[in-house]
Amino acid sequence: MSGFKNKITALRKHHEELLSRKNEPLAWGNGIYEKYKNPIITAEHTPLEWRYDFNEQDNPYLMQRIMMNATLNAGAIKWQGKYVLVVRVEGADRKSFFAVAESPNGVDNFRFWPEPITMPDDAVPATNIYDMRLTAHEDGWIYGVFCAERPDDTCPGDLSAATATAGIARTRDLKNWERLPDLKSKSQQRNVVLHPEFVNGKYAFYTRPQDGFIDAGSGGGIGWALVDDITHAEIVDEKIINARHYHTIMEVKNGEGPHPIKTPQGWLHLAHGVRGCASGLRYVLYMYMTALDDPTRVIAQPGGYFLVPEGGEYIGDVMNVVFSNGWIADEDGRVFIYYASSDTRLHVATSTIDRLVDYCMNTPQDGLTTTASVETIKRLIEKNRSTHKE
Ligand code: M1P
Repeated sequence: MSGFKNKITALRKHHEELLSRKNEPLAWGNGIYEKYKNPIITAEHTPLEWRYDFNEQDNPYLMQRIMMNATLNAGAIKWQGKYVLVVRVEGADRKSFFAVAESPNGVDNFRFWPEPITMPDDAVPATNIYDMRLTAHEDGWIYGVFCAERPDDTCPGDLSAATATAGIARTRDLKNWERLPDLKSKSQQRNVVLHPEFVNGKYAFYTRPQDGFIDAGSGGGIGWALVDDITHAEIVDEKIINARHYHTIMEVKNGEGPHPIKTPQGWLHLAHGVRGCASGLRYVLYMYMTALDDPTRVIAQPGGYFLVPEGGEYIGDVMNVVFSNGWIADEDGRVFIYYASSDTRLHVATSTIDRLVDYCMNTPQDGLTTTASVETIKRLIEKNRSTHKE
């Protein structure tokens, strides 16, 4: 065999070892969920055919012709018995695109489908698209709602000025996508999520109104809007259902994660909260629950964060970030929470509906002051004193 062929064989073996690596839960978590030893999808998991030209004449050094930078913020769905992610893949050129990866068990052996998704453009093409939320809606379609980023024409000469809009597409097979017009809204929008059921006969969106591309500003928090026609979706009335607060994990921004999971006790929500600190913005995940008969009425709001970057998760392109826009609730009650760390790679954490509901219902709320937090801790100490003997 030629040296070139040997190199390809070694490369494929190395890649296969990565793809088939088993994952294990880490011991000694917080009892709410288990994190896992390995990230589930990294840039190195992308197919070799996307990166290498395997023609010896054209690529005698077997170089990567197209490099991949990151795999992050994935929408998730259980589909045809597989755990399927629509991954945000970011190339070395900083352009994000969507690609499907599937696993037989939800925690390892994720493999990309051979080609990235070809997402049709809206009437005004976007520069970049990312962070798809998948919703298998009761109307029978699978929807993907994502951020469409375009240059901000109101700031000529400013090459980093951009606008964020919610792009909407739908599919029946995750391969062929029908692009619908972008969501019309007075403000910029990112982190828009389609609720899986009709509400009062209308499509319902979780929104995140924002003053600028980065700045949530007067946006207030996670919003809610009903839409008559998803093929011409427009926000007419929008109300804030999960507001930001001073000196909390979401004082700067928040945003809905994946669509909420329906449980007998209420809708379980996963979201991200952002605060500022000397090293920049810190993104963490938090949870809340809303009423079954009114998905806008908060019935439980555990204080503080649910999941944060730890260890190597702190390090990456955008440090101190965890972000989630995908989770899967299995038929047996297990929940697979897919999150990205530092905008670089994807991980899974596993829990169950029962544990997550227990977490939401029984974690004390944020009392919003030090005094209130200390009183909450003292109440727990006193309860342990009076009810627990080792
Ligand atoms: O860099 C962290 C995250 O920043 C944005 O989230 P938000 O709109 O809440 O600020 C998104 O661009 C997201 O993709 C990214 O992970």
